[in-house]
Amino acid sequence: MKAGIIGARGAGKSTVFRALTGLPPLEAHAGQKGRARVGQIKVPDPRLDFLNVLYNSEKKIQTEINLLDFAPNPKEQAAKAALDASLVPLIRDIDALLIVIPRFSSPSVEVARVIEDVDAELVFVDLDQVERRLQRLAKEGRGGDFERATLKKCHACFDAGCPLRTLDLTAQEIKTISSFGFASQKPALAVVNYEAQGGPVEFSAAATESARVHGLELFALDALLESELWELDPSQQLDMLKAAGLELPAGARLIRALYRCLGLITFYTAGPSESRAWSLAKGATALEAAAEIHSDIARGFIRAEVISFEDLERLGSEAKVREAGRLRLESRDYVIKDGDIIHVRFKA
Ligand SMILES: Nc1nc2c(ncn2[C@@H]2O[C@H](COP(=O)(O)OP(=O)(O)O)[C@@H](O)[C@H]2O)c(=O)[nH]1
Ligand SMILES: [Mg+2]
Repeated sequence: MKAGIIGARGAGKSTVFRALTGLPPLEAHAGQKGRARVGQIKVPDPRLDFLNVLYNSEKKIQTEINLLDFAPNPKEQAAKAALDASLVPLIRDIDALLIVIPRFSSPSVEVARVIEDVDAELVFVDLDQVERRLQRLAKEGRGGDFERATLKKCHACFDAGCPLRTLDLTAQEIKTISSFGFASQKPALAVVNYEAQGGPVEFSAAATESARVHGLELFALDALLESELWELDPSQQLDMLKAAGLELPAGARLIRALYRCLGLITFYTAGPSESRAWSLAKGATALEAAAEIHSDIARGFIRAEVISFEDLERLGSEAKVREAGRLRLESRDYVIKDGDIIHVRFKA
């Protein structure tokens, strides 16, 4: 999964990146290529740790989030825009956006206004793309009726000033427009970059309402504090976090929020060679989970042996789960649940 950080110059995007990955930002860039710095956040997962110990696995493979920070565009040096528009082509293929809102410089920064400004920019570039595509379809004349109808629906949404992430689309409509990579369609978190020293962050009713209307989740982060944590040893890190009233470091909290916002669950495969966590869309089937592991496994799918994590933890071993009759054989249409441990039987 790839998530990209966007927002105004000086909003603290690179500081957020550092808080989440421990990596310094790119200072300058030469052209669009190489503009992004990519950092990995490994998803900490106590359930995976448990499996790794229980199965005595040689390898433990966590899921990963690739986080992208973009170097500033020198041409936009003076720009006070809510968003650097030259970034938009670079975010077409990413899965989620982190919109950084600078609340550190002044607690009176209106979160609602920043959300509206950034979304206005995203809607603007998407609208331009929709209009150009509609013009081309009109020139071509016949055909493309469904695509045209879908784009008109998007157009109406933009006319009302709404980002696509708030529009109800059918699965077929989503598929039809998927290749455009519309920026305002991407699931997004509003990362409010605040100063924890000033006490816990409080959002105004306007901020909460604006986030809801725009289909965003608010995510509070003291980016500067958490970027400095990387320089401390682990016990000091915990002390600092506690002092700031935080239970988990930024990366772990972000992952939860992102999984929620993208509608993802985690399932597992476990054995002596490796224990591994996989992310999957909520509602996906055993066959789709198999495809995630390997296309050959999906092709030869026979049955999935499924154990729930709770059963394994409670009963203590796979053998005991079997004895208790809690190991299930499921068909390809079984809907995978969060925490399922699966073993797919397949024809090679
Ligand atoms: N006090 C404070 N300063 C911050 C915070 N986040 C960023 N800054 C400062 O704001 C400036 C711009 O941050 P940067 O991350 O480079 O912004 P970017 O242009 O969005 O990448 C830098 O001087 C940061 O040190 C924060 O949470 N608290
Ligand atoms: Mg930066």
